[in-house]
Amino acid sequence: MSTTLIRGGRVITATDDYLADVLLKDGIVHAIARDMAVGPEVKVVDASGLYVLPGGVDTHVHLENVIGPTITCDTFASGTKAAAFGGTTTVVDFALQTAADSPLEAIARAQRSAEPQVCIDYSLHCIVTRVDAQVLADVKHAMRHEGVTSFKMFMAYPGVMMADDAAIFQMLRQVGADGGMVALHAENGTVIDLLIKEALAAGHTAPRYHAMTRPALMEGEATHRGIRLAELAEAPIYFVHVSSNQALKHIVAARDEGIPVFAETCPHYLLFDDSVYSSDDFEIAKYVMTPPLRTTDDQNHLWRALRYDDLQVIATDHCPFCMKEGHLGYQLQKMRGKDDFSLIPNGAPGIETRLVSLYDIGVMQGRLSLNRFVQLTSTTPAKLFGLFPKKGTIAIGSDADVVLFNPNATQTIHAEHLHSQCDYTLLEGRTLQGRVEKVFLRGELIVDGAEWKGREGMGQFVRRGEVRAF
Ligand code: DUC
Ligand code: ZN
Ligand code: ZN
Ligand code: ZN
Repeated sequence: MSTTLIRGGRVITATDDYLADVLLKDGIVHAIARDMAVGPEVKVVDASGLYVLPGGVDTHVHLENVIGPTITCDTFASGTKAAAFGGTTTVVDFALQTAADSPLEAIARAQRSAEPQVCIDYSLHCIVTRVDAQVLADVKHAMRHEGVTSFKMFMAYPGVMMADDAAIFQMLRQVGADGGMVALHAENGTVIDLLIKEALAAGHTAPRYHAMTRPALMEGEATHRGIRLAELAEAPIYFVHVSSNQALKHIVAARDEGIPVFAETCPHYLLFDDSVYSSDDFEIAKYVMTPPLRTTDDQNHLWRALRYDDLQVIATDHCPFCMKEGHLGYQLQKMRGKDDFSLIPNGAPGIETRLVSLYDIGVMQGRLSLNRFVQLTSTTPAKLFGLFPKKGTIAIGSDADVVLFNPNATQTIHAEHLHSQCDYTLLEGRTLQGRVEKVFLRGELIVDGAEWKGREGMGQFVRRGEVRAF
């Protein structure tokens, strides 16, 4: 295993900011010091003028996820490679419990697909769609013996993924007592389904009706309900993809009451707003994600919550589906909903652009400090999902997952230059400040400018511990 000295960079963690040399040896951060002397066997990388960041931790991605009749268009290989180019060295994907199998089977199945393909380290949240005694036993086993300590449940998509309140409560109670985390997709699924049926009956079939039928008020309602279930269960809870102030206000109130509520938002809610839903054009299917984009007022509330720790994580919810029919052999993805918005698979790409887009609109525009940027994109997701201190920081003994980030370079984003298999990016043509120059995974250089140095299968499954919610 090679030994590398990163010389003279500015080390930024969630709490620190200093100039130092960082020695990567045996896969971990071995030493941090000023003007370190090393022998000729050590490869020295000049990082002067660059930020030395802990590798990004993206705890919400969908790679090769079967969603209804289709599958997200990034494989574990293409998605993790794209993540690496964007400065992310650990992802947490999903293992979906289907009607036919159990959580343990779902986890084993996802691992079998991922293992030969992953280019960075990874873990899995298990999506639990149905709860009975056997499922609860499996969940206990997954936590104790498989290193899977978080479980996602849906309050939306009745008949497909939705779990009822009692099932969510049972999971919260058990998982919370065992030191894990339940992550919730909070939307009132049955009301939204009614609104969708009514819209279609009125002939409203264009993609923008996706947004009209998923009101922020129903995100808020479900968020409030989820909080009360967690309070009764005396368990921590995590809300994925918070998009609106309707949801945030319940989160803020609960945190003020001392209830252990945690939440993420996603770059797209900060970068774009609901003004995109202004025509009946099918191109708008690109912005069909759930929850949909909200108002600029919601954005302002999200930024404030990010600053004051009412939101703790920015994850991508990278859930890519191609726009073009037949792209890469993916027959009919977004196009499934050409004549019926409710058939458009929900999701958008973003795995490669998370750090740079947030650096540009967050740090450069004075909304986030550098330390907070690292905390939101690496340290806190690692802590909340049992990956810290192996992941999420630069400290002696932590994995040598390191990003050299150039704060002064700019880049213009084009889908064809990204590494996702998705045929579009929401950031097409946008020029952003900041660029990932080099990425190390456990001490190995995997990204060197535009060059790929990593290998499929080199990523490792990370067995996660208890959440550190407090
Ligand atoms: N929720 C997600 O987290 N991702 C994709 C679609 C959805 O509803
Ligand atoms: Zn969701
Ligand atoms: Zn407001
Ligand atoms: Zn998602």
